[in-house]
Amino acid sequence: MMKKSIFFLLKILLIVPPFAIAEKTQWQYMGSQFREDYQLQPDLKAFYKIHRTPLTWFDARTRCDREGAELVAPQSHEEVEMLKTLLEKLDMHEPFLFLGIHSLFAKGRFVTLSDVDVQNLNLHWESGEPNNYKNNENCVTLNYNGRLSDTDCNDVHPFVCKKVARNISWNNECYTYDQEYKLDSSLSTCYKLHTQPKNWTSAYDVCESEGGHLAIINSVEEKNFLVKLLGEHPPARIQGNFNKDMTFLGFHDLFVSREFRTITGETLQEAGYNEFAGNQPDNVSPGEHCGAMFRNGQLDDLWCDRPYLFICERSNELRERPQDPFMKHFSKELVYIVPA
Ligand SMILES: [Ca+2]
Ligand SMILES: [Ca+2]
Ligand SMILES: [Ca+2]
Repeated sequence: MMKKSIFFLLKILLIVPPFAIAEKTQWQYMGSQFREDYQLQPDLKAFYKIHRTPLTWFDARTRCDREGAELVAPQSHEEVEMLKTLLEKLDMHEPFLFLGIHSLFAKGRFVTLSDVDVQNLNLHWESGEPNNYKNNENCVTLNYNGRLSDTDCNDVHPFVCKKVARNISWNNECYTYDQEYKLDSSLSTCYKLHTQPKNWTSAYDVCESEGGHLAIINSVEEKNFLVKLLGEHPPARIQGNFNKDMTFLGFHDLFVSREFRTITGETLQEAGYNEFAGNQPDNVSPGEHCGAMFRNGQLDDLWCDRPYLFICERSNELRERPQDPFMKHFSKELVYIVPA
């Protein structure tokens, strides 16, 4: 079986001209993967995810952005129809979806998040809309008819995030589109140092949005990898005016003061690494309740509400390789020249 398949692949390699291989490889390669929680719509050449929990327009935009995608602004009748089917699945009375369309820059001028005037898109307003009710409607929703209304940006609605397939390249080692995740093969875990600083709560949310979690150190080996990762990003090469010697991790004492736990509920001893720096934890006023490490890997308690570097962690062991049956036998490069 194996021999036969290899022969088949070699035959295709000889028949198909190289430029055709490149094109097909590229499209299928990109088209097959984005994130486990996104669905590919092949006709629209994009991945979508519906968020059922209603958020404000601002929070919805941020959530999509953190997932590496964009709050959807439909570009065609077909895309509106697809969004309508997602709306139906919500099983809500009179549901609305927030769209990536607003008039926050100039009142009454509705544009997408990439600043395309809505008048240039083939979209339809609900009758009587936009009406700028109470002079407070700067964001746009889609209703079950597939029509648009202007609405209060601080209302909360479900929403859909979109990722155009052609923008994606796959990180083979870490099973994510995100090229910044780096594999520690001995731990079978991937890590990403975020150099855009965030407070601890936002850092937690960013890591979860990326399909991971704030890094938890479970061994000296893991600590060493994180120290090495930080070493590749010296303070002088990171932009911004903040303390670049500290990095948030996934532990805290927010529940009981001085009782440090990981975000998965373990004590630091149970997690496997408990080496605080000298004089730490020192709980400096007005209180340091979030976990961090120095660049040498020693731990510290730190102010939760100030922005610092942070590291996200994604275990490869929890992730399945792509479900293509050829994948079990061949490298990805060969797999993707097989005609569908
Ligand atoms: Ca309105
Ligand atoms: Ca870990
Ligand atoms: Ca401290």
